[in-house]
Amino acid sequence: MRTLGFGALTGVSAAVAALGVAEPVAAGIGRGSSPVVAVGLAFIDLVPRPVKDFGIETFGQNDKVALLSGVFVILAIFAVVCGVVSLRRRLLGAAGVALFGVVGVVAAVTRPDAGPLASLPAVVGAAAGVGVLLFLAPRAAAAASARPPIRSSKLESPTEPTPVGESRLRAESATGGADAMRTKTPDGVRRGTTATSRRGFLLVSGSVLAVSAGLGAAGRYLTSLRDVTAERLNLTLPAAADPTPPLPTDVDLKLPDLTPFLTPDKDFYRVDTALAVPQLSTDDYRLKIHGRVRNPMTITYQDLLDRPLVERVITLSCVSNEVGGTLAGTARWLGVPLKALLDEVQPENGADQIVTKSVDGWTCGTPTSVVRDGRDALIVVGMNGKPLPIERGYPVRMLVPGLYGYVSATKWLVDLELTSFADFDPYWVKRGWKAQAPIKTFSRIDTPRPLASSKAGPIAVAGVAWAQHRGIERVEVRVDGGAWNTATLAPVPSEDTWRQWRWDWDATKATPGQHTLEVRATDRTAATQPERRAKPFPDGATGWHSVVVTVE
Ligand SMILES: Nc1nc2c(c(=O)[nH]1)N[C@H]1C(S)=C(S)[C@@H](COP(=O)(O)O)O[C@H]1N2
Ligand SMILES: [Mo]
Repeated sequence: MRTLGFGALTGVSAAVAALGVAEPVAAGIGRGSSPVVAVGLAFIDLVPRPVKDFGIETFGQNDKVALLSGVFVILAIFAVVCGVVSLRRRLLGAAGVALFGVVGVVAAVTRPDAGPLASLPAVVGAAAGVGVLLFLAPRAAAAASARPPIRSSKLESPTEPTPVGESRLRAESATGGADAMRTKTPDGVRRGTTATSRRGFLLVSGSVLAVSAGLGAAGRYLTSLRDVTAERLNLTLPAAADPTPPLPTDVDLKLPDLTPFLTPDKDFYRVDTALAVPQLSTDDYRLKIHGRVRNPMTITYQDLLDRPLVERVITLSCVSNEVGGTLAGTARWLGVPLKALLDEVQPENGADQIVTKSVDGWTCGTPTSVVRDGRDALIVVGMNGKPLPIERGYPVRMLVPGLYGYVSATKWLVDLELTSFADFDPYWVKRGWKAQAPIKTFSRIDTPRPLASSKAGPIAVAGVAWAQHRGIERVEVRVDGGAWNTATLAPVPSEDTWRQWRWDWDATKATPGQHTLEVRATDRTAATQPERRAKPFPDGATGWHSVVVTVE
């Protein structure tokens, strides 16, 4: 049991030293080369889709916290094992720590945005970890094997830790001979009594832990200095040359529980593979537009702001949204029309896919024809009157009304390449999702809430529906599989946003008990949402949303 405790402390000290030392090195190199983050990111990329879906479903917006906690728990268990092993087989324990360093190196150098020095934090960290382990292991072994003092006299001075009399003899014979206190063992470490060797060990490992934690904190602090929060707050965007017309009155039907037309920033869903939000400064920002084009170009952030900006209200939604789900939001987006940029670079015929890349290496493929068909495809710099929030892609992202986010909405955008669908599969397409993914028509009941109960009488049924860029033509509601009733639609600024709807159910004569409400929408191409339920994979969920309510 004692062996376990000292071994565990040895291993954990080595691991904390490795991580702590790696952080300042990572801060110096930048680009989020922290091994913990790199391992977490590699994990996100490697886990099979069902596990990833489970993570997102179970932990929701906390999926990243859960992931990092998982990395730490695995690391801690591994560290304890290495430490315990090292008490008997020192080199084996050290090899374990080194192996962990190898995992960190592999994760760091295989990041798509890895710089030439990406492996350095993990290498330096692992070296520190191995050093600490080799230093602590013999001391831990000595502390673990030392005998507890057996007090033979109640009068013994508390400052005299050496056992006396008969018990001293026992202690000596147990540690291999006379005068063990002053004799070096083959380890080169003095084997003493419990009190001295334990105290010494705890002191050394405690110092290692404290220094490592300090280094780690300093490293994280240095990393945070790269943070672009202040830069963003000091930025003022030019006014739109082509602003959004004022929203129609009554876009918001203003019913309790009904999703507001414009999504408050804090309620906007967030989906991305970034563990640490990329900190991309406007100072050195470049957007490279290249590939199969006649006139490749590279533009700065200021170049973008110098162009005529348009502002549009657009609803963005995620392919992972389930029937009844809330992975969608509506905002005012300010940006440069992408079509104008493409007209300048002149894509070649056959360059049917635009591959965009974010600074952290995530890739996205968008049909060239969709971007050029006249819709408001934007290179976005602002959201709701302010510079893009950092987690929404500051300073520049893309947005194409009518396409799911994974095929259109690249955040932290730095590279735009004209290629073909035949030649390149982007991030999610490599993982089985469809290369082409127009948004499917969707409708949702927001009120009444599932399993709500109401008094018999008039009950307002309301929600949102969307079919971006096709537009919502009709929403219908039915009760208990009866006849469909046409809902009233709120006005919308364009076909690129969701639309609120309302239907007043006269439940005055409804039988007390449970009733099922169902909704379906029809888009402006006259296509009605199919009833058949399908999961989001591989190109978006289908099926009618239903809610069960009780009439009292
Ligand atoms: N760089 C980057 N951009 C990205 C993603 C990502 O993982 N990385 N995810 C996409 C997906 S799947 C969606 S649905 C939208 C979500 O945008 P939001 O987080 O601003 O709501 O961003 C898209 N842009
Ligand atoms: Mo998404």
